Amino acid sequence: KAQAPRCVWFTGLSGAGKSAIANLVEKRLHALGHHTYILDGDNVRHGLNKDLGFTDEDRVENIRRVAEVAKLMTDAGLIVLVSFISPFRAERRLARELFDAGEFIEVHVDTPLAVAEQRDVKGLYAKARAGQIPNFTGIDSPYEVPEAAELVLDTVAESAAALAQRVVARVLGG
Ligand code: GGZ
Repeated sequence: KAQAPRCVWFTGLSGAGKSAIANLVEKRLHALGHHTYILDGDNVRHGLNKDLGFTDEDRVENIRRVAEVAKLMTDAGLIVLVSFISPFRAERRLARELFDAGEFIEVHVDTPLAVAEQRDVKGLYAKARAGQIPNFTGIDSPYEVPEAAELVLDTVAESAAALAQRVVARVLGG
C-alpha cells in the first residue's frame, strides 16, 4: 500500500545540515519507490518568493507561502520535505495547522550556533559577523527553538546518514 502523504518540516540554523539530511531522506524514499519533493531556498527563493528578503516580515511571508505550497503538494499525494530556517514558532505552528493530525512531522536539526558558525561551509557567518549580511539568523536575527518537534536531530552526536535513517523510519512508521 502506498505511503500516505506527509509534510516533513526541517527547521534549524543556516548551516545546521537541513538540506543535507533532507537530500539523504529523499534518496532513500525514492529507492523505496515513494514520491517526494524537496522545497528549499534554492527552488523557492529564486522563483515564487524572489520578492522576499530576510526581514522578519519577509521571513513570515516566505514560510506562509512555503507552507501553502507544501499543503498543495501533500494534496497531490507527495511526501514533501521542507527545508527552511523557519525561525519563528508562530509560523511553524500555522504551517502545522494546515495539515491533518499525524501528517506534519517537525524535525529540528539541532546544530548549536557555535558549531554551525565554526563549520561556516558557505562563509556566511564570517560575512554576517563582519556586518556584510544584516539580519543573519543567530547573529542579529532570532531563532526560536522548537518546543515540541516530533524529532530532534543532534548533528554533533550522529552522522547525517544515521539521522536521515531516523527521519525515514518516522515517515514510514507513523
Ligand atoms: C539567514 C540567510 C540570510 C540571512 C541569506 N539570515 O545556509 P544557506 O544560506 O544556504 O541558508 C540560508 C538561507 C535561509 O533562507 P530561508 O528561506 O531558509 O530563511 S527563512 O526560513 O528564515 O525565511 C542562507 C541564506 O538563505 N541567507 N541571508 N540574513 N540566512
